[in-house]
Amino acid sequence: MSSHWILGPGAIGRLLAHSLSPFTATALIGRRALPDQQIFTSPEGEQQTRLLNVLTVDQLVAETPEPPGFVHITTKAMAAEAALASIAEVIPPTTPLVLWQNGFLAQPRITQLWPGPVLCATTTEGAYLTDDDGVVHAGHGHTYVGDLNNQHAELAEALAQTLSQAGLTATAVDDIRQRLWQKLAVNATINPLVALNGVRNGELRGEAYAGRVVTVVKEVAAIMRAEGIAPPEGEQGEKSWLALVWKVVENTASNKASMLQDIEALRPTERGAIMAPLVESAQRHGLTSKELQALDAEIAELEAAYGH
Ligand code: KPL
Repeated sequence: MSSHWILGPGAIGRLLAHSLSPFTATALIGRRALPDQQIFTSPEGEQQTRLLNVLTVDQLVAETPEPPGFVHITTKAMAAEAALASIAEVIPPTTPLVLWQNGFLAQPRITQLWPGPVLCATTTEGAYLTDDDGVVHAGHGHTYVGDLNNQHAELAEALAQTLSQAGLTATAVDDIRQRLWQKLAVNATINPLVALNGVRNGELRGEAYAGRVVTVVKEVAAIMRAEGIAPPEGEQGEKSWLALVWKVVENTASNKASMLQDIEALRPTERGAIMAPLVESAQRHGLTSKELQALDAEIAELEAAYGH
């Protein structure tokens, strides 16, 4: 089986490393050193300590390793291109990449710049880090993989099979762009609102926020229509998008959304990958994105106040 490099030892990166390493050669690569004894907690609460092949980028580059079968990029959206650049000199330009980012920024850019196949993955697997040496697989989900130009169906199928065998149920699809935009629609509605107000997702149902959710969904629904993206269930249109957003709010009511976690940890958010593609699309299609732009500007202001 081909080897897998995982670039970005965040929650999804470490979940992948733990899941794939019993089946295939795996390297977990980050900018800073992490313990190679890593603790994995399963959704059922079982803990296992595994010895993972954990490397820094500098170690990897110095080692002139065998070319990998796949390189998974599991960094935040804004860091994906730099992460790829950091290892590009030690992998053949034909190496298949798998992009796991939120939003729609890294995917089109890297698809355009990388000569080899570029698969995109979108997942509902739930995972979070406990420390430098631990990841909790909080809940089983589903992963969809495909490429933006539908040129690598066989590769996507092979990857989906490997992931499924490793316990991360996956399906190869020919509509990954649709799926990434559907997720973008939900993320752009929930993430900035909870991040700005410091609330868990479920609180958006309250009177204080529900009106603003509806206003954002109006803009998002018009953009989705212009982009030719239908919601996963139901018809094109505001009602279906709103129903989808409320369903995700319900299912993730106790979640602290990723953008809120970033704001609390004084990290850069993924607003550039989540809000910017929508605002840019609205401009291209002559649609309003007043509310989206206002939310984006408010998040930008919070980030600017970090003081670093
Ligand atoms: O994907 C999410 C995130 O936190 O980024 C949502 C859907 C908002 C759930 O928390």
